[in-house]
Amino acid sequence: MEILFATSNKHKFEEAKSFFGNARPALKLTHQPFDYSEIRSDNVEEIAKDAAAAAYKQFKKPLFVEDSGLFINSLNDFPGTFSAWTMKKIGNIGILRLMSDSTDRTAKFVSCIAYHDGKKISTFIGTCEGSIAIKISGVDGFGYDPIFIPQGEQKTFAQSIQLKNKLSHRYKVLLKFCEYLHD
Ligand code: ITT
Repeated sequence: MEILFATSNKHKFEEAKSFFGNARPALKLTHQPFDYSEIRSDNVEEIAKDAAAAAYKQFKKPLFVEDSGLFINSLNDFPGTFSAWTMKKIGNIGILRLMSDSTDRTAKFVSCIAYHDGKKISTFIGTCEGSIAIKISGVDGFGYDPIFIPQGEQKTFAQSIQLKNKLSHRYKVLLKFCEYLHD
C-alpha cells in the first residue's frame, strides 16, 4: 500500500516516516510538499479536512494531511491553530515573554490527521498534555519542542527525542491512523 503525506513541514514527514518504518514497514509513505492557504478556524479537524480535500484535488491519489498546534491555557489556547505563523513571527522566545507572569504553565499539543482515500475523508486526533518550560532547553525536534515538557516528565521534547517518540500528539495520532489502515 502506498500513501502520500502532503505537508510543507519536513519534520512532520520525517516523524511519520520513522513511525511507519517501525509500525508498518510494508506501507510505502511518500512525500509531496503542499503549501496552500489554510482556512481560518480554531479547530484543527476543520482545517485538516479542508486541506485534505484541497490536496486530493491536486494530487488525485490516497493521501493524508496533518494539522497541529500548541494550545496554552493561560494564553486562552494561543497559538493554537496559528502555531506555524506564531513560530515564524515570535518563536519560542516570544512565547516565553508572553508567559513571563503566568503561574499556570499547562498546555497541550493537538494533532489531526485527515485521510482522503479517494472516496471519503476520515479524521483522527492525537493529544499530548504537558507544560511550558521556564526557559528554552534542548536542540532536537522542531518548533515548540524546546519549551514543551510532557506531563509527568522533567525534560522538554527537544532534550529527549525518545520521550517525544513515545508520548507526542503525532505518535498518538499516527497510532490511531495506522490501526484504522490495518482494519
Ligand atoms: P503543513 O500545514 O504544511 O503540514 P505546518 O508546519 O504549516 O505544515 P501546521 O499548520 O500544522 O503545519 O502548524 C503546526 C505548527 O505547530 C508547526 O509549524 C510547529 O511550529 C508546531 N508544531 C506542530 N507539531 C509540533 C511538534 O511535534 N513539535 C513542536 N512543534 C510542533
